[in-house]
Amino acid sequence: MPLLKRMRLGPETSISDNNHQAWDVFSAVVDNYGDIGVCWRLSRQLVAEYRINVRLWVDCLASFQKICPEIDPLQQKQQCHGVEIRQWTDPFPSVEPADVVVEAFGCKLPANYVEAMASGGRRHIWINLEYLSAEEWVDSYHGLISPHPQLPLAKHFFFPGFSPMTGGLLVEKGLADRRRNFQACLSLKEEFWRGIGLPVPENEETRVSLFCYENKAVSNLFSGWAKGKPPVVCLVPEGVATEQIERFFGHSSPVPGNMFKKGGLTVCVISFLEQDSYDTLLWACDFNFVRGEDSFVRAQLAAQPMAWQIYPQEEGAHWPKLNAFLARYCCGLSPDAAERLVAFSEKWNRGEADGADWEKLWIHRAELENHARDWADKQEEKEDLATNLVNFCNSKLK
Ligand code: TRH
Repeated sequence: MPLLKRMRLGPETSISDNNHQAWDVFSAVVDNYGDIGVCWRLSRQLVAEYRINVRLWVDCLASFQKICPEIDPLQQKQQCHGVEIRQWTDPFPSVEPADVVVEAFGCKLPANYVEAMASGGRRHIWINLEYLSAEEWVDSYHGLISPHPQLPLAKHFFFPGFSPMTGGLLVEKGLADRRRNFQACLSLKEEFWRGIGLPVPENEETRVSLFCYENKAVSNLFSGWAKGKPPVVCLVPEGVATEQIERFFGHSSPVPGNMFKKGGLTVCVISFLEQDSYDTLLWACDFNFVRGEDSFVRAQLAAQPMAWQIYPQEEGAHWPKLNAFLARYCCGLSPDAAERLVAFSEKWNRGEADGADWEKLWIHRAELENHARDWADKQEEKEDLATNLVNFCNSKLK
């Protein structure tokens, strides 16, 4: 962590303060979809709720297109949902830096852009948007400032998180109402399933979505679900758990639309969905396996039971993060349900969970469902990340 100074967050400001404010959001795709997933969600929210002029710089438009099919990977500059999307090229073009500059997940701003920030004679707020963690140390690092070693600039560290001392979670206005409305309405659910080419769930079936990293436990779960009751329908986005599907069903190169059946288990391979439709999928399933950062948050806001596969880090740095989340999430669950969820989560992340672990967890289905609803309600009551970020930047720009 670079040199940081403690600072106080600023007072609230009204929406009109942000009219015509310009923000640059920088996102490097790295290896997956989480970084662009978060930046895209944040950018859309800044435009829709704060009328901010957002330029989103992305280094890999092809990956972006996976979660937003409207993106044309060949266009250097395009508009989408009110956001100006720019290809982040090297060398980086000479542009006027925005009022607020968001460097997401340590993606390292282009050197000429940083120099332009320092030499333009006007104030820029430079935000380093960090990864989400439920760990307690985040409270004291959120909002700290790190001066640039040579230039008259400083970065502000902005941490998403679960406590009120952090930047919060990305939760758009009206999300909870849309989700509740959907979950209470049979015809909306039927329309959704038909829209993605899947049958409407049968009464006794458990419908599960599976978005994970390489995980040996998938085969064990498939075996357990195939032998067990009630029937499980498992929806797997293309490219996920491919080897296990191939081995378990003896079918090479599964593609969207394929449906495989063994005993009580049906696996449906589905296309990658546009980000909002993926949210709806999480709302519609009985249980969601999610990963990384953004699907993990969206599964919580879907108010359904879930299991998280955390992004594995070197030297096991991810284990305290997983435990910190489970400690927060399990508060309020009965000791037995909490124990089962922790055991299942740990084994799932070690690639060791199996059908028996699933059964022991799913015995608590009703309690897990109530708890997931309470948890989502609590997250939605808090101030959301975009609002906290806008207020923070406005207090600095004054
Ligand atoms: O893709 P991820 O594994 O991303 C990860 C994490 O962010 C991790 O912290 C980071 O270090 C690493 O990337 C580089 O998982 P995540 O975070 O859930 O992001 C997936 C995004 O894809 C999310 O925005 C949801 C979206 N998505 C869709 O839009 N449609 C889909 O069908 C699916 C399965 C996902």
